[in-house]
Amino acid sequence: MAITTAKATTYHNFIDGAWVPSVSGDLFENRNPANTDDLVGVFQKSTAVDAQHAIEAARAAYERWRLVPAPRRAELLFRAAQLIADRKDALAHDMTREMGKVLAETRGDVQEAVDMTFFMAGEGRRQYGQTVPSELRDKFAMSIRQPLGVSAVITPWNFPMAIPSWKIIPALVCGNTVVFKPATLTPLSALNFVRILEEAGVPSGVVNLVTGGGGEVGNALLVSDDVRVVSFTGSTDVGRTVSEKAAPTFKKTHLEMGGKNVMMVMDDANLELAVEGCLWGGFGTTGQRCTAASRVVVHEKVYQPFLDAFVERAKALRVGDGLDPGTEVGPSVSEGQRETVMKYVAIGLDEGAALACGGHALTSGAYARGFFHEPTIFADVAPSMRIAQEEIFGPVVSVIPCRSFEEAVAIGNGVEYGLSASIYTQDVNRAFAAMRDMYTGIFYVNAPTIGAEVHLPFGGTKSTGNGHREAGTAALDVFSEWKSIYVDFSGKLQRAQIDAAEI
Ligand code: UN1
Repeated sequence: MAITTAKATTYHNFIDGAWVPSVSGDLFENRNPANTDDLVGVFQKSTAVDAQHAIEAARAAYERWRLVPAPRRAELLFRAAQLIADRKDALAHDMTREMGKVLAETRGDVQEAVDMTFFMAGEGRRQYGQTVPSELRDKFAMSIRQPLGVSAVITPWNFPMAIPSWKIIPALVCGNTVVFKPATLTPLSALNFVRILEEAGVPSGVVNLVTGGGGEVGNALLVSDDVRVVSFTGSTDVGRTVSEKAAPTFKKTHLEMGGKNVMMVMDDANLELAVEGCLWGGFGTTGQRCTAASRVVVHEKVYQPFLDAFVERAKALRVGDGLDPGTEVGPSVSEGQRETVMKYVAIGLDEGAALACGGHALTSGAYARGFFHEPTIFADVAPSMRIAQEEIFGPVVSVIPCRSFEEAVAIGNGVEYGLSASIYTQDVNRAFAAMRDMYTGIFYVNAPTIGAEVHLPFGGTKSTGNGHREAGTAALDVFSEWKSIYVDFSGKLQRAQIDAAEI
């Protein structure tokens, strides 16, 4: 497509405290997925050279930033949190325009960034280590958290400000510097976030923003020796590449990837509550959450009434432009994402699942210029079908019948992912058993699989994550490493690990 920059603002990279164009001279467009006539902005299509400049700036700034006392670093972050809160409406508006999810959700996204920033800034006065007794007299033993150095932050488009905040704020409070590569579909929210950090007084070089593709910019960050930690959220396929590319330089690698989350509706569930939960869990954010409830396993005794009510509610969902306050479900983020949805609808039909509602792209009238798709429910899905196994990242929910609690747990665990799961039941024993037995990083009782709060660890098992967690104080473990310190004040050589030490 020819680039028309006439009316749109051209945005720059942020490197070493200056807003600069890419050395490539190339640009890319950011268009509104609800209406592609609306050009949101034009951004730098950066190269490995731009990434290298950002790494160098971050490396130089690290030598100063790591020595700024953590409570002082935190002061800047508290200021940033307040600025984000003050501008919530405008930030949410920009986000809906570039990403499509409804305003209530983009406001929630911005609020998550506020919450995370306030929460993490508080860690400027904690970042607790340990003090322990020494084996020897006249000696102290303790451990402290140390920053790692330059952090690469590579983020997805579905939570354009929340997820960057989950990574950048803990990186900064721990004393690291950052090179930030946001998804090419949502560069404006990333830029808005960085502008606020700049305004809050974060010094030059401490946070750098480089927009552009993963092949160029992302790759340069991953192979650089100077980058010591990378935090990535995105698809499992890309996560595998990130992991492989980061391995030769022994970076710490935090990966947060796909999901195929399950809601288990038992025969004693409050069905009305379960239907509401599945609706919000399945179709919220147009199903484009890694925590989305894309599988619903329902006990056979309540299967039909549940399905009927769920389908009725899904059919009534108002699909449209997220900027319209009446809209409940926005568009897919891109044509490619909608094509994936359509591909999986075809796969589901092919596999013999029963299409209970939806199943079509919405392409006429007010929908003509966007990437809209009907909320879609497949019923009578077998657990082994691809629509019940693979992440779709769109408004498609698979409903799977089961005969018992045990079967529900087995089906729930029977996927390659392990992010979030939930059970609807009135039986406290089942709730606790499921809480223990679901092999996921997050678990809900009588609530949908979405809605994690910033002060608890977030992440998953198996192909969802690689053992680290972000959010909560768990994020400190990604962005710091331990140093053990021994202080001998005896004035003589006390020999450790010698048997029969003097008592
Ligand atoms: C994601 O889907 O990528 O728990 C993150 C939730 C949100 C974050 C989701 N707080 O659904």
